[in-house]
Amino acid sequence: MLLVLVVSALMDSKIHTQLIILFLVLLSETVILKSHSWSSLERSDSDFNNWVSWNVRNYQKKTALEAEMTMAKLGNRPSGKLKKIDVRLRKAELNKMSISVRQDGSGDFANITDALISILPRNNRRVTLMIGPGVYREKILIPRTLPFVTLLGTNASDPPTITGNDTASGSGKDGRPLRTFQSATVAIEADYFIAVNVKFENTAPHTVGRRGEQAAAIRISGTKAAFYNCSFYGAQDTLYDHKGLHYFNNCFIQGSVDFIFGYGMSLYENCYLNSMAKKVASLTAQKRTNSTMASGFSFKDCVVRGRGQVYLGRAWGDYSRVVFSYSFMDNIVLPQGWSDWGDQNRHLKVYYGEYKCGGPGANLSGRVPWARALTDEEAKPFIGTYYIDGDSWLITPSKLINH
Ligand SMILES: *[C@@H]1O[C@H](CO)[C@@H](O)[C@H](O)[C@H]1NC(C)=O
Ligand SMILES: *[C@@H]1O[C@H](CO)[C@@H](O)[C@H](O)[C@H]1NC(C)=O
Ligand SMILES: *[C@@H]1O[C@H](CO)[C@@H](O)[C@H](O)[C@H]1NC(C)=O
Ligand SMILES: *[C@@H]1O[C@H](CO)[C@@H](O)[C@H](O)[C@H]1NC(C)=O
Ligand SMILES: *[C@@H]1O[C@H](CO)[C@@H](O)[C@H](O)[C@H]1NC(C)=O
Ligand SMILES: CC(=O)N[C@H]1CO[C@H](CO)[C@@H](O)[C@@H]1O
Repeated sequence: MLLVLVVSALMDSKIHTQLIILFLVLLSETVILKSHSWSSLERSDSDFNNWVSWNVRNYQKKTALEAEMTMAKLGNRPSGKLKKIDVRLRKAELNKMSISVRQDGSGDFANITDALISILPRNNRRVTLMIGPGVYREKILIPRTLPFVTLLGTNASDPPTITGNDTASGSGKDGRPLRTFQSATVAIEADYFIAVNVKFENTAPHTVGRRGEQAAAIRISGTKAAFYNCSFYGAQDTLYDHKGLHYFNNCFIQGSVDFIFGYGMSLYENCYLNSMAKKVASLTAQKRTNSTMASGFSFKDCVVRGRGQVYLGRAWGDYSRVVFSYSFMDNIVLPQGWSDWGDQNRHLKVYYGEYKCGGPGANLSGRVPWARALTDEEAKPFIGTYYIDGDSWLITPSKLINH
C-alpha cells in the first residue's frame, strides 16, 4: 500500500501535487526514505532533507512518548483511549485535488484569492493550493464553508509571502474600526487547515504607547489546523491563536508585544520566537478564562531570542495557561518570567510552567512565586501531540493509510 502510493506519486507528472502525500508516507517509513532519491523531485535542497529527517525523528520520539503516556490525563478528558482519525478528514484526504497559483501566469490562477474562490462551498476534499514564490498582497479569509484547504509553498527556500498592513484602528469597508480581529492579513475560520512553507506577514509598524496598533499577520479561528515550516512576521499581536486545536512545527514567529495570543489549545514544536520588543513586553497573552476550558499554549523544543526584555507570558484570562519545555531562553527573558497583568487574584488561577529549559533566560531562581517548575508527571500532558488530540486529526500516515 505504501509503495503503491509512493510509486503513483512519482509517476504523476505534477509531482509537486503529490509532495504532501510523499511526505506523510515518509514520516512513517524511514526505510523508504533511505532507499529513495530526492533528486527526482527537483527539490534537492539539503534544508528540505533536514526538515524531513527532523520530522521523522520527531515522529518516532512522539510515538514513543505516546506509548509511555497511555495513562496521561488532561483536564477532564478520558485518556488511554485510542482515538480514530476523524472520519470527515479521512474522506477528504482520500479525495485530494490541487490547484496551482503562480504570479507569472503559468498556473491555474495568478493569486490566492481567485484560487480560493474557485473552490466550491461546503468543500469536502483536501484542496492544496500549490503556491509559487512571490509577494501576494492579499487579504485572505478562508470561511467556515471551506474546510480542508492547504496552502503549500512550492519552493521551500523561496516561500510565498502573504502580506498586508491593516491595524486594529484602521477602518473597514463599513467605515468602522477593524479591531484586532479583522486586522489579520490571513484569517482562517475553516477547520482542517494546513500550511507548509508559507510566510504570513503584517508590516504595520509598532510605536510604544500608541493605541490601536494591533496588527495580526494571521488569525486562526478554525480547529485542527497545522503549520509546518511557516513564518509569521508582525509587531504587536502577530499570531492570533484565537481558538481551536492548533499545531505548529518548525515555524518562525516574530513580534513585539503579546505576539502569540488568544485562547487556542496549541502545541508549538521546534519553533523560533523572535522578540522585537523595544522595551518590556510579553511573548504570549493566553486567554484561558475558566478552569474547565480546554485552552493553553505549550512550547516544546523552542528557542526564545531577539531584543528587548520579555515575560514569557502575561495573563489575559484569569486561568491563562502556558508551558515551556525543553526550550532555549536567551537573556532577554526577565528573571520574574511571568506577569499577572496587574491582577493579583490571578496568582492562584493561572498555570505557568517550565520544564527542562536551558539558556541564560531559563534560570528559575528569580521567577514569580506562582510560576511552576514542573515535575515529570506534570509536564507529560504538555509535551506530545496528545496535548492537542493529535491522534484524531494530525495526519500521521500510519493512521490515514491503515484504516
Ligand atoms: C487576482 O487576479 C485577478 C485576475 O488577474 C484580478 O482580477 C484580481 O484583482 C486579483 N485579486 C487580488 C486580490 O489580487
Ligand atoms: C527555489 O528558490 C531558490 C531561491 O530563490 C532558487 O535558487 C531555486 O532555483 C528555486 N528552485 C526552484 C525549483 O525553482
Ligand atoms: C499600507 O500599505 C499600502 C500599500 O502598500 C500603503 O499605501 C500604505 O501607506 C501602508 N500603510 C501604512 C500605515 O503603512
Ligand atoms: C468555561 O468556558 C467555556 C468556553 O468558553 C464555556 O463553554 C463554559 O461554560 C465555561 N464554564 C464556566 C463554568 O464558566
Ligand atoms: C540563577 O540565578 C541565581 C540568582 O541570580 C544565581 O545565584 C545562580 O547561580 C543562577 N544559576 C545558574 C545556573 O546560572
Ligand atoms: C528545514 C527547512 O526546510 N527549512 C526551510 C523552511 O523555509 C525556509 C524559507 O523561509 C527555508 O529557507 C528553509 O530552508
